[in-house]
Amino acid sequence: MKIDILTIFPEYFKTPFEQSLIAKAKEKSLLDIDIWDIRQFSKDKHKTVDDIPYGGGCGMVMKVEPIYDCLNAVEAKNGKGYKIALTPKGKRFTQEIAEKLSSKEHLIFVCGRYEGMDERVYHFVDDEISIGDYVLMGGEAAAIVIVEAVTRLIKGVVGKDKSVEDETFTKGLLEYPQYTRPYDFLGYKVPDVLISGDHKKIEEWRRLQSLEITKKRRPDLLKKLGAKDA
Ligand code: JAH
Repeated sequence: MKIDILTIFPEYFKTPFEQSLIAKAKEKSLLDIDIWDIRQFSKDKHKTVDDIPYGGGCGMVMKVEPIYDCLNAVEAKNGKGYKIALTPKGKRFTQEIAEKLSSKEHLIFVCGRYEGMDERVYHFVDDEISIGDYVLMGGEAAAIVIVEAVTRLIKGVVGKDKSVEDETFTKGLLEYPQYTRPYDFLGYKVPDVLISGDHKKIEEWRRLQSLEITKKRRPDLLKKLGAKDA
């Protein structure tokens, strides 16, 4: 997968993408990430990327031209991609959206800062996504979240195919409790069923645990699951 990220803070992405699986995916050529500095596409001598809002008000707005010119340079170099702007007004990011995006060949993320981007930027992207109902200082952290959620779904990025399939949210439920050694930690013991060797009983126990924690913490997920079955 090819990923391009447009930002006025290119340094923000240096260390996150040098970590663990993303770095390994790059080494294995499963993933190629380019970071683009929007400021380099500003045409005035001060390399301005923001300006005051029409109609007045406090704060600054990101200009449309440097973003438009940067997008053109990205697609001239790397070809057409699926262009996503990160904004609190976008559609809510979910595992389902991560799965859809993981089937794309080329993703392009546009990260805004300041009070937001000139509305006309949205004419030049394919999608607007929000990772949750809170305001960040810019779209960069949201882009990293999405890159991480999407790239781990690419075949070969995460070691065992199983561990991607068998988990929280893919089945629409929260995950059952997991344990590893020691058997007894400060008196907190591993549930006996897990050392029984009875795989059918273990599977039943896990299913029940998943249902119970979901009912307790995320009843909204159970409602969604019910709606899908109907
Ligand atoms: C904040 C530009 N849903 C996460 C999210 C994404 C983007 C932004 N905030 C939150 C943001 C300021 C300027 C984008």
